Amino acid sequence: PLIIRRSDYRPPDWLVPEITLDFDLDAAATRVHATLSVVRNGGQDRPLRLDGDGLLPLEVKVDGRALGPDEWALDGGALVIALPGQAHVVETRVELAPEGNSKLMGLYASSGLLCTQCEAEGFRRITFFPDRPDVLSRYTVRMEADKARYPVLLANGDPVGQGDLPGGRHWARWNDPFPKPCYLFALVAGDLACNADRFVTMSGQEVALGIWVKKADLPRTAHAMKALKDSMAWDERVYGREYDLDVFNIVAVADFNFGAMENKGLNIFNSRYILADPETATDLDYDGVEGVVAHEYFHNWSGNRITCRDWFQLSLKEGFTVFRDQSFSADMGSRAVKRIEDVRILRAAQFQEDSGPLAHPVRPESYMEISNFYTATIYNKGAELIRMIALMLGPERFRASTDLYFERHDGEAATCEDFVRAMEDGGGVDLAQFRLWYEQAGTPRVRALLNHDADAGTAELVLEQTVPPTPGQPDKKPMAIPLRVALFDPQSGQHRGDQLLMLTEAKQAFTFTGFAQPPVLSINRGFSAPVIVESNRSQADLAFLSARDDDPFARYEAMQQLMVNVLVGSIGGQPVDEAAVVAAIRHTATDPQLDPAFVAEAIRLPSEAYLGDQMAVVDPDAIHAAREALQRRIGEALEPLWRDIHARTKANAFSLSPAAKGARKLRNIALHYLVASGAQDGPEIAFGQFHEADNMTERQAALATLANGASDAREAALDIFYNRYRDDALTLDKWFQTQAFAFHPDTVQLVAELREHKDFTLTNPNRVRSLFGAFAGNQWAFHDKSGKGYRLVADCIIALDKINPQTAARLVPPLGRWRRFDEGRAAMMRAELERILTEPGLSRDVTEQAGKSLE
Ligand code: BAL
Ligand code: ZN
Repeated sequence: PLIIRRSDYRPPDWLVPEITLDFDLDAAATRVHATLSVVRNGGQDRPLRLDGDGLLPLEVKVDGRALGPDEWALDGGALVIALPGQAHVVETRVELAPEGNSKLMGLYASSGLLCTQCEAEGFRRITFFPDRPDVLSRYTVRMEADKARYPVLLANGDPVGQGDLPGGRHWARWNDPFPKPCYLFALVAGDLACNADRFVTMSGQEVALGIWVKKADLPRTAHAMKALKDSMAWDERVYGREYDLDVFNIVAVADFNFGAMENKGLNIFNSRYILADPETATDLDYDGVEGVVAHEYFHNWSGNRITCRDWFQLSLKEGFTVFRDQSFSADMGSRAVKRIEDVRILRAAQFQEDSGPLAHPVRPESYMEISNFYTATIYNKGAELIRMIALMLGPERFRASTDLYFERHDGEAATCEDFVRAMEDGGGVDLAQFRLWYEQAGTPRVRALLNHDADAGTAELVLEQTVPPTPGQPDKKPMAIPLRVALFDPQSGQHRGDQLLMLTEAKQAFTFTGFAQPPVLSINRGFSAPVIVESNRSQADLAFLSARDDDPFARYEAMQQLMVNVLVGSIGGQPVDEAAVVAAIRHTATDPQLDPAFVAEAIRLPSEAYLGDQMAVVDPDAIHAAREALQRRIGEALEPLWRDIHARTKANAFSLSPAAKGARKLRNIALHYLVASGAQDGPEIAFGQFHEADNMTERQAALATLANGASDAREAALDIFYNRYRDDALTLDKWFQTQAFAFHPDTVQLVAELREHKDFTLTNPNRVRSLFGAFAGNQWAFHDKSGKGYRLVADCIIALDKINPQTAARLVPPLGRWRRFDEGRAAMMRAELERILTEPGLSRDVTEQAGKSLE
């Protein structure tokens, strides 16, 4: 298969300044008439090549003249026409069958709607066009359709006309004045209701806001609308970015490959990131809605006004936009908890990716299928890069630099290099070495050794960095790593200030004076760099920091490290001091100064997957056993505390206030420890919470706690949940997910049964992710030593590949981690990857992921 390389980039041969699209919409047969004004770019004589995927031209015209069949050719799906002049008008007509489009790329049908998804290369499934992000065009779109079935017709930009037609049909025209790449094209047709609102921008422009959903879902759109208005105001205040069209529409659809899509003026969302009410959405879901609405809105500047030159630059828009949405959510809620959550996601998804066969730089060098590169590295590590730049520049210089970036590149298709240069020019810094973060894959490891010289009264911090080899990159150069550190005096519990150290060499020493006593090192405060820190801090040091560190992330991290040391030690058969963990948890959980949401994060044990990451060879059974045992010990030792917390956090009326959210979070973890203690009434209390909760956060947490066990209450709760939500797809997803994620000895068998459940379908990505995505993330169950878990996921990949290759390929990485496991498991995982690769007609998406996983 063809490998696309960054080094092969060449500017487009033809530009398309204007395009007019005429859609005659119908689920079975949609006709598309495209009129492109094309202009030769540069002094070359190459033919016009318009990408196409599965399209057959019904007609091709140039400058009004229909071409004969020998005047054009199809080459790998693309339409190739030799054109004599510098500028022409090219017309094509094609016919599509949206209802048969199960890939959910291009124009497709979803629950009676017609909608589009074009990023990255879906537009070529709609019409012939140079489908690359550096071809920017002005779009005029006319749609016509049956009015009863499709009363609402939406496209990018502003509406400029509409009317009725004979035969119960109608039409609408939309005009987008901003030139855009075709991946930002969108249309939606359907029977939709609108939550309409307005926003007045900082220069006084009124924007009509619309969130379009199925009528029954209208009451579930309030949180998304609030998030949209908050995002618009925040982007004005924090980045000086104002919205630029008269309308901003969002549509929620049930079948969607991504979380959402930032099409200009017409965002299309996976309904799970729009719909929320207390009955069906957890606090995490509410936060997800807020974060994704913000993310897509922020793309209007970081992505749409300034787009990417080519797909190797994807992190230019995604990393920056994730950083922007993370900052927004931090401002809307608890900054400390948001940082902890973001780091947890980074470690779970990106660190694993970075240490496996699919590791790639934030700016990749090559790909086979670009859909495989919408990764945690591009998104989350990309965001960490921007965060480090912001830290090094400080808030004022960072803002000056982003202003410069937006001003300098507005209307352009830019590169990561353009961004870094704007940061250098606006911030007055040299980021030459920092650029390695874009080039080198792999998570850097920093060894931090603190030595104390009592005679000299000095402390010396020796930092050593290594960047591990990754596919295609055996040797690495030292990176520029910004580390925030503080040295605590253990007597006073104080430090003398937070310092930013720049580690730029393979090994570097920093000396601090005036320490008669050995200080305690707090390092990578706020997780200032996306690295793994190994230090010579004792359990006593960690216990001290877990109680005293004034940086919330570092305090959380100390607690986690304390727990990791005990768990990894006990797995390795070493004597460990569990009492230190219990004491630290007691101290944190009873500290009245602390935010309950922070407490809930800090006292939670590290995940089984994270513990696996700390081991040379992952032993899922030993990890599970050790973690369960420690959980029980914590449950037992502090049982009265858990009962007390659980009782006093019971709420009376649902609210989304930080206090109410924090109380729910703490209540759920208290319930979890109480049940883990083995207390006889544990399942009863969990069932009580399940039954009485006035919100999904508590109901689902109680269900999850019960699902881990074998009580009668387990079956009862699962049945009640199913019967209550069987007709609500998003909530039924939780029923599948909770079971797939459960620490239950029969999870593998249960997942095999759920696959056959009448409500399971491979055609809906959310449903697939809720069963198989969750299961593949359940380390203990997925890595069941029978190998049945591997087989289940591989069977799903093979079956799904024929329907939706993009979603199928996303299930491959868990199998690709075979090198991290014992020989028996590794052989079975490899065998499944090999079996997948022998499937006839396997997609490029899965071929790339499975093939690389075996290299
Ligand atoms: N651009 C794809 C979806 C997103 O990242 O917003
Ligand atoms: Zn994005």
